[in-house]
Amino acid sequence: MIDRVKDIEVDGLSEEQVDEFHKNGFIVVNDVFSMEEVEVLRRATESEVVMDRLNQGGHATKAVHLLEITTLDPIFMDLARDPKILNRLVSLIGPDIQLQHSKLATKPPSKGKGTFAWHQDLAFFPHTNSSVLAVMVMLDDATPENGCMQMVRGSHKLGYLNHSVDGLFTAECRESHYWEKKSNVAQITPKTGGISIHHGLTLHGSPANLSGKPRRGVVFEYRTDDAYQISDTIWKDTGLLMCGQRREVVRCEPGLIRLPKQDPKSEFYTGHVFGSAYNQNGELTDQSEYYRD
Ligand SMILES: O=C(O)CCC(=O)C(=O)O
Repeated sequence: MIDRVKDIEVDGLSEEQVDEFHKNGFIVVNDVFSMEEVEVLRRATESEVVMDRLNQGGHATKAVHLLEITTLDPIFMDLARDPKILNRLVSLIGPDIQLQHSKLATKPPSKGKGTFAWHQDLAFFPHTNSSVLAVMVMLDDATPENGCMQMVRGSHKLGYLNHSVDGLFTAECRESHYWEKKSNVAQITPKTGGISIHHGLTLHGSPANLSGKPRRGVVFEYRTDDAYQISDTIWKDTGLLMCGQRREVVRCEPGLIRLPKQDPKSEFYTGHVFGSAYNQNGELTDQSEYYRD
């Protein structure tokens, strides 16, 4: 059992914050990390290994999500396990928490670039239950000008929304009426060192960066130990226990989940039509005509 959460005295969320999260599907908490802590993290994002990977991704002109960031520098693993994050999550999803994925999310300094389409995180990697949360730790202030995330209030209660066209997953939600109603949409603007926490079914996206300066955030997706991934990729850090215990049980919420079926012709195709987690199919079945027609 890993009881990091009790190691250091750090408060969880207040009752009001928990209520706000359950009502809206997101919450912003400022002043979680000090400027000194942020400076250390910023330096880590500028290391040779990280910069090489960002350059490969073309971060100067487009949004790059550098996955498995915890494996590139231990400081990011320490951040994922930081009680200042975990204690707050325990208030929302209980004590047994795994990491689902980690990434550095950068927006380019080129004006007008870096749009991130509206989506629900869980549409990419469905789980047997929706106790899945994302935390973004801001290394720069998030503002409407630099393309902060926008979220549809209460959308975590809508279930899984459609992200497919002609049966193929498109990596963006197709139900624009939800965000076209502007009064439903909140701008998520944590300051540097602050965090946002959003539910895995909260509908969100982010517009282009108009500030001419980079916008950096470290994102961790967490899940309860009993949420079992049904589809998409298993990353190197997927399933690491962050705090609490492995209970060896799976909890299922009722309902149907559409599997995000990848187009084998897409540049993002990873070799399995339904991703490596779902991969109930052997290699030959994945290559069969059924999935190729
Ligand atoms: O970087 C952003 O602004 C968007 C990030 C996001 O939507 C995500 O990680 O799911």
